Amino acid sequence: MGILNLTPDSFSDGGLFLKKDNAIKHVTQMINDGAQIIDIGGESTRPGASDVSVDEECQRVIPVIEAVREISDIPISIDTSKTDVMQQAISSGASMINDVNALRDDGAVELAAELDVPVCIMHMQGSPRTMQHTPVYKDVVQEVKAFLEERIDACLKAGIKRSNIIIDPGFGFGKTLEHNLSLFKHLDEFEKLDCPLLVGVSRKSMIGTVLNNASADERLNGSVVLATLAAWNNANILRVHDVKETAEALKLCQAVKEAK
Ligand code: 8Y4
Repeated sequence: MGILNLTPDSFSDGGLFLKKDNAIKHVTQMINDGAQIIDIGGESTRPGASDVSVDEECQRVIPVIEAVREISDIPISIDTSKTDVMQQAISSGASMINDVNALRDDGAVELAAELDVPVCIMHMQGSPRTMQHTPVYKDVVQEVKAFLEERIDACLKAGIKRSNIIIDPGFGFGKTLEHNLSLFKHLDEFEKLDCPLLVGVSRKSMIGTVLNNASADERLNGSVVLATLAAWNNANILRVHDVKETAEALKLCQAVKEAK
């Protein structure tokens, strides 16, 4: 899953893809590099980020979803927590919902059931504004697992098909470095939930911190290493900025997995 960030304040690709033209060039590159899904988001989930209105978010993402649809039939995932944005994005050609808030907005589970599209439900402690204010867990793996189990239940009760549910432990969302590393080490625990697993660690601060405070543009090797480890531990979808490098790592990972 290649990331297309349409927020003006993203510190990783800071406003570079604001214009539709640049966005399409970036998407074309990611497709050529081996992306199988494009994740499009217009709502910043950076720690401390301010809220964006439905209209503002739609103005950022809808024209780009339509433009991608004109050049390719690659699955588009809409990265949003807002029910109204999900609705408009799917009508405009997106085919999957990626919600860091795990479909807890009013009407979101019902809408996802009605739309009958794959949904990624992610764990987050707190909200994007407050999540990095001293996150606390007794047992991070068990608590994240319990949260995802509860959200899977809520999805099933609303009529979402089990085969449409993807789970994600939510690296960096209300977690310290120690929490992130523990979750990563125990990725196999999430297999018990019997849903495909999505992992998003690309260029995140957990990599920067381990690598002596490397900046976002110094996190490529670290990102590919963690992507490889995640794939080796049976993650099904990797949300990444660096598609070409990650696709190469995955080819090698797969070749070794398939060896006798
Ligand atoms: C550098 C680059 C530093 C990026 C931080 C970041 C996930 C996600 C995000 C994730 C799923 C991000 C939308 C945060 N992370 N969706 N979204 N899983 N499903 N930060 O881990 O990339 S945005």
